[in-house]
Amino acid sequence: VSYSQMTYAQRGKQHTNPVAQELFAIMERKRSNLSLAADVATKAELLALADKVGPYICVLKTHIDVISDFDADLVAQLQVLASKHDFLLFEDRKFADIGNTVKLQYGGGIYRIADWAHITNCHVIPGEGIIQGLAEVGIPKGRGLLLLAEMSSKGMLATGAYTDKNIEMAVRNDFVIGFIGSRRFTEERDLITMTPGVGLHAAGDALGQQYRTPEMIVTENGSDVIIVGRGIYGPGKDPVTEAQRYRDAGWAAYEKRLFV
Ligand code: 5IU
Repeated sequence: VSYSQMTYAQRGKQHTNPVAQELFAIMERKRSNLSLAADVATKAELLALADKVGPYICVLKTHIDVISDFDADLVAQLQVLASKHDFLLFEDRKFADIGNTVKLQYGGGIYRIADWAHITNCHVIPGEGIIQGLAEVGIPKGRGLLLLAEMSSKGMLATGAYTDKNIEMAVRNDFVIGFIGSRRFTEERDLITMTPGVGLHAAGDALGQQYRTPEMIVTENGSDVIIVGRGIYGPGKDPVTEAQRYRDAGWAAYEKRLFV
């Protein structure tokens, strides 16, 4: 039986990676496969949004380097919110350098991403050493990595043989828990797909973003987590109302996939 036909609860029980186990358990408890992409510019905005939308999401996705007044207290407060509302933290860092450099970027610097982000991601453009470098820092801390097998933007270059290489590397590296991409990529082991570029209404933005619906992504393509940003907090939107709407749409799309 395909992983796409199994419940998140079943998949969590048989998974070997601690972050994947926890993610599936949260998804089942909260009946949510929604991740909020919180691209806001200040600490206060990020914390307020995470506190409001927290009850409806399984993962909070951050770009920590866009926060103009970042400090260590922001991370402490995000961790408090993550336990209060039961979600994981995913720093969408998109590492892309050689193994030795990404070790420094992941574990150190101002952001110390490995100390708080349960999940981060990388491009495999430098070769497999990037995964090994990140794993040296992340495995001892019980973290998980997603590979950027595809992107959502118009004209993106992660296709064909490049996407296939991502899949091969993911299968043979235990630190990798899945992909950013638009579909289920392999049945060789239970690798989770998270998909950005999800919207119920808009077709895209002026800078190349393209949106597809939860039904296309989860029911038809077999992806596991929908990542939604401006559809939830964009101009004129009420984040709580929209988060509930996307959580319900994502969960309905998942149930439809299970009970076909
Ligand atoms: N994001 C994408 N597409 C990708 C990858 C990441 O949109 O292929 I990899 C990020 C960018 C932003 C969020 O943080 O996901 C999508 O936000 P909107 O839903 O506001 O477009």
